[in-house]
Amino acid sequence: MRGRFWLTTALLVLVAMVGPALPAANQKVTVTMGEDGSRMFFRPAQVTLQAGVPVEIVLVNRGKLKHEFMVYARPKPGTSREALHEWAEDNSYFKDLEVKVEGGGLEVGARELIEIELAPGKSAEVKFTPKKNGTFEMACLIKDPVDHYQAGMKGTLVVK
Ligand SMILES: [Cu+2]
Repeated sequence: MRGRFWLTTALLVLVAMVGPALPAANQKVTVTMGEDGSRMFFRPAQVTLQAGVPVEIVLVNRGKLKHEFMVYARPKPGTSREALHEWAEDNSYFKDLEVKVEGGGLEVGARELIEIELAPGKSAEVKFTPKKNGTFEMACLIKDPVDHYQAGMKGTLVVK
C-alpha cells in the first residue's frame, strides 16, 4: 500500500513538473450556461482557442431553461436583433468544419452544424479543430420565455 502511495505521489509530482512544459496536444474548455436571477450567462464569457489544434468544448447547462451554443462572425454594426439569427446562421464559425457532438444521449457528427441545443441539466462535448483566426461572437438566441441574448447570453470566442 505504502509503495503504491509513493509511486502515485511521485507520478503526480512528475506530471505537475513536466505537464506545463509540454506543448498542448489538444485543448479542453468547459463553458457553463444558465440563469442567475433575470440574467443569463456563459461562463466564462470569453474563450480563447488555438487554430489548428483539436478542441473539446464541454457545454454544461446548469439552468432551468433550454439553452443553445452558437458561434459566428461578429455582427456588422447596425444588425438588428431580428436579423441576428439569420446572420448567425449565415456566418457560423462551424460552416465547412467537421464538428462532432456527444452527450445527453446523442452523438452527431456533422458538417455545418450551426447550433447546439441543450436541455436543462444536460451537458455535451463539442469537438472540432478551429481553422479561421479572429474574434467571434458566441450566443444563445433562444427567445423563450425572454430573449436570452438580451439577458446576457453572449460572449467572445477568440481563435489565435
Ligand atoms: Cu439561452
